[in-house]
Amino acid sequence: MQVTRQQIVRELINNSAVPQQEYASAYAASNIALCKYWGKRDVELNLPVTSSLSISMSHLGACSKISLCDSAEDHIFLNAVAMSHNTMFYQRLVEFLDLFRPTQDTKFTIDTKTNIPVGAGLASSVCGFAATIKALDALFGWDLEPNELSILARLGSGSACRSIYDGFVLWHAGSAANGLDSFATQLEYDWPDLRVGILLVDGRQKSMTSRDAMQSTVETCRFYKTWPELVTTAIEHTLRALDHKDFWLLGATAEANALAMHALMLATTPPIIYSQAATLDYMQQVWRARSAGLGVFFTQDAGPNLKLLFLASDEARVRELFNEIEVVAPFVPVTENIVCVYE
Ligand code: 2P0
Repeated sequence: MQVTRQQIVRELINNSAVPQQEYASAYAASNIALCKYWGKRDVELNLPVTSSLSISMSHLGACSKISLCDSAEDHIFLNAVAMSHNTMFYQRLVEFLDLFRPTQDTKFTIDTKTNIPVGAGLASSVCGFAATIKALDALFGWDLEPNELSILARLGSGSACRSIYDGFVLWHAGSAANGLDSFATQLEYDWPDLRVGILLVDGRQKSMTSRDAMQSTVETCRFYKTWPELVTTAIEHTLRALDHKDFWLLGATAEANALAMHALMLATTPPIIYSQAATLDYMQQVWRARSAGLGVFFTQDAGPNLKLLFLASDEARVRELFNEIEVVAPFVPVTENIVCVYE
């Protein structure tokens, strides 16, 4: 029988009806998968077919400040703008909050701030769910373990479970029907010289959500059965690359994994193509630069934008080739997180 999200929440939380403080806030970084999550074995619980491996984006993320409100409905703000009820952001967050209300009449005010460039293909909702579950944990004093927070964030959005941690993160697929063994953990590697560059092709909202695209791939792509083995091998290679600080293995594995995911989408009925002409131009530019000896690779998610992987020593050359790139140093500590400043 299908396990529901509400059952999982009851399993993990003895829901205290009394907030321990007037409000709580928490930050979560966005994340980019080097080995992708593409396909669910359980749609209700966002349980993946395979494990996936990501890197968190340090200072690019979301902060969520949460309090109870004496109102008939939730009040949700994104960067100080009240979200209208018909936005997907509002609806998905309210649906998520429904799982955690001590009583049905309990309503929340959530003030989410994000510094993620709009439409950069770094879904702010993903780190929004991770920040919100951390803030709820603080508000109600649940004192949950990180793996429990990861499970609960997953109920909002699959890849949100990886945004509970910094650095390299592995989301273990798990096999239990209730998903209590499907959570992310932080990997004990750091790589201070690693850089991720965001290359914006098109910031407009995509026509098909990754949720729908993923489901359509699982249901209609005749090559989908090859995916689990592909990702398993990609994760093994990435872990080896991390062990040996082998940047070329890391980059080549990530790029091939992203291209394989898009190849599956191409073979879906009807076909799904997120790339635009400029995406392909950028890919060719990356390949030309690499043939000329530059260590630069790309990965691509469910959108036309690319994320480049390179090392700090090549940053100047990468910036020369891609003027408009936004560079993130995932392991350089952030001294002041301006996202979390509330008046
Ligand atoms: C990933 N993506 O691993 C993959 C690669 C996009 C491409 O996880 O339906 O928003 O909420 O579980 O997490 C985006 O999908 O999907 C995603 P749901 P989610 O980052």
